[in-house]
Amino acid sequence: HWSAEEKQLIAGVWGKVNVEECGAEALARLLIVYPWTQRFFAYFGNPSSPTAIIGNPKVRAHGKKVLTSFGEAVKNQATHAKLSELHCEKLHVDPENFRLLGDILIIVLAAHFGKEFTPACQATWQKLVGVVAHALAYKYH
Ligand code: ZNH
Repeated sequence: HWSAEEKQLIAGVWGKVNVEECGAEALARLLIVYPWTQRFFAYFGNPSSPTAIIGNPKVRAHGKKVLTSFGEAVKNQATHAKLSELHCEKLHVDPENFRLLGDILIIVLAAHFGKEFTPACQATWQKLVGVVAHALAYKYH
């Protein structure tokens, strides 16, 4: 369901993404912009200032883990099923949060790539984060 052009737009951006930087930034932004998401991560410590969230090594480490897994999930559907089970049955994460994180990731990419992140590129990435969010929500139905 991906055209050659879409594949190119995804690979072109993904190949240049610094997973550690962008993963950390995306998760930190999620926690700051949608503060209720902090309740899933008690081990990050008490809700604190945006600067403290951005600098928190636990936030950075988990952000990297999530974005790395996002990259793998793009290629491997089986990862989705396992992850969906984990988030639904063990973590009880409302799937709406997958959409929020997807939108945040788009914003992070736009900030990092600037003009290079063209409208066509954004459209393809929006489709991609939607597919991943949908797959992660699979076990909820
Ligand atoms: Zn998640 C975990 C992925 C989203 C919450 N995650 C996790 C992990 C992974 C992931 C890989 C690890 C696992 C193991 O270790 O086994 N996620 C992911 C992805 C996504 C996500 C790919 C999208 C894209 N999450 C999410 C959200 C949320 C979450 C949105 C909320 C808000 N996760 C979570 C939690 C956890 C996880 C809570 C657990 C943590 C710890 O460490 O404990």
